Amino acid sequence: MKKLNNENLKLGVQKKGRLTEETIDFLQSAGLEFESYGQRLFSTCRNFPLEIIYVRDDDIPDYVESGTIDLGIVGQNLINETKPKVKKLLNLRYGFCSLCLAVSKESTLKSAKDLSNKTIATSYPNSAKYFFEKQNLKVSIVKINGSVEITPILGVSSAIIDLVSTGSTIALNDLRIIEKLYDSEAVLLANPTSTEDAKKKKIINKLLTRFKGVLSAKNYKYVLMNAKEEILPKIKKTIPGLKSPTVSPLATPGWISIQSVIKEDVFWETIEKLKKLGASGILVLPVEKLIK
Ligand code: PRT
Ligand code: ZN
Repeated sequence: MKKLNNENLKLGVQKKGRLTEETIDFLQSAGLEFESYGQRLFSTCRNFPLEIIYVRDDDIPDYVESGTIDLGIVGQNLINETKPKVKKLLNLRYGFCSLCLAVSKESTLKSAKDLSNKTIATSYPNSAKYFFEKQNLKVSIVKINGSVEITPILGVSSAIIDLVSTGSTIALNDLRIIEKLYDSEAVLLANPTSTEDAKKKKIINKLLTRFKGVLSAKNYKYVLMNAKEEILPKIKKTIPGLKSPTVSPLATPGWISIQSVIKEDVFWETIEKLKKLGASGILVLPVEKLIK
């Protein structure tokens, strides 16, 4: 049997579930090379001193806290719920969902306040308890491990608290969201002792540089365009790029080609402004990695 290399850093990821595919994609886009198929328990990276360990997501915070593994990737919701003694290093911008309070569609209940002395079913009892306590509301919380959405129909609960991403489960079960407890996404966790250890710290920082490179790239688009030289000052003002754009002359006299990056959140408005200024042949490309 293949053995773990204990000299390497250990990263725990979900073995089989909603976060698995995107986590593997994320690690691979950070340039980590490893085999991820099949029923393997762990993978050794070929080009980085890292072992990837596949486990149930619920076990990851405990393993990271105890130092069994150095790093882990889980949903922020698990951290909010179990409050392990771990260090959060990074939000990973996938696995988005929200923990929501929902009631049946026909119900007259409108907000958390209407739930006084009622029963709430959830797989997140601590998050639920904290939410109601903060508002001085007395409710009865029942912990359910799966299919929480069925409990109002069964008459077990007046409301549920569950994770929602697309909202289709809520709609399918004739439920209606009345409040949001918090938003969640996948996060990178570390054992606090591992981040203090000189040797491990160095590798963790290398990994962080790679991860941040992938994350920043997601926020930018690379653009190439042609324009008359005289409008260059206006274009420079319009593109809030990283630094000044790269400019090269075109064969047609008085015309130039401009290359730059544009932030995703202002992408469309910037493109529209550029078109108005007279830029043409605008070519947009994804950025694979961006190291600042
Ligand atoms: O077997 P293991 O214990 O590892 O997995 P699991 O079954 O406990 O977890 P899994 O795979 O369901 O979820 C892993 C993580 O994905 C969660 O901890 C969240 O951080 C994240 N995530 C993102 C979600 C959702 N979106 C989500 N929609 N986790 C669960 N759901 C469920 C939700 O509970 C509800 O049943 O999906 C349903 C609602 O989805 P929509 O799209 O219909 O709204
Ligand atoms: Zn789980």
